[in-house]
Amino acid sequence: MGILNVTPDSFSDGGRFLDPIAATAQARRLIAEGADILDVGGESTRPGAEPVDAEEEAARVVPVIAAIRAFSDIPISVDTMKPAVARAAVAAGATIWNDVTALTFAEDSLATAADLRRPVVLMHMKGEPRTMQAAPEYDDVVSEVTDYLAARADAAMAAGVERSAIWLDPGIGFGKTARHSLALLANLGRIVALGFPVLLGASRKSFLRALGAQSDDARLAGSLEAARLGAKAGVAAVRVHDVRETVAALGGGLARPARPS
Ligand code: HH2
Repeated sequence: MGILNVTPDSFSDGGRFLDPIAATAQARRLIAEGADILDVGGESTRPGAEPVDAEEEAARVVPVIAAIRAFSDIPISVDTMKPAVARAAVAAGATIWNDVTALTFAEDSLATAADLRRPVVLMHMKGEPRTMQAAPEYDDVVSEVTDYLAARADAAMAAGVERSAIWLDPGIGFGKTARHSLALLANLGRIVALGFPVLLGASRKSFLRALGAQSDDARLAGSLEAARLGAKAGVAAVRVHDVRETVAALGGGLARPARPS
């Protein structure tokens, strides 16, 4: 899954693809490099990021999704916590709803996911983006994240989302210290064992810096190692900035049958 942030403030590529023409060119590049899914986001969720309203967020992502759809049938996920943005994105051609709040952000999140009838990624986050990295604490991060994801999958199914449409994501860096993120990376098999496709997003995240990866090269090496760990544990997709390098590191990508339609 190649990342396309149409935002002024994302932590690693903020501001570069705000213009739809630049965003579309980047989409073409990610596809050429081997991406199987594009994840288009219009609101940064980096620690400390300020929220944007639904209108502004939709105005960023909809033209880009429509432009990609005009030349490619690649699956497109929309990275949003807002049901209204998910709806607008799906109308423009998005095929997956990637929700970092696991359908908890709005009262109509669950009902909207059921109504859209598209795959939905349920991600674990402790707290909310503005404050989540203040001092996250867990007794047992792996059990808490796994139990939370199982509960959110149950809630989604109870609301009418098909079991086959549910993806899970441990939310690396979302209300987690480097130690928490590492514990999750080392125990991804526990989440995979829940029986849903798992998405892993570790690319260029700050826990890598906390581990000593200060330079861009070192952060890339750490990102690739995390993708390899994910592949070994059986995740279905990895959300990455560096598609070409990741495809190479995974020896051509992840196993085909695990990919979403
Ligand atoms: N990470 C980010 C954003 N969305 N979605 C899922 N499912 N999993 C993730 O790990 C994840 C995500 C944060 O990374 P990035 O898009 O690079 O930065 P920003 O949040 O600043 O847009």
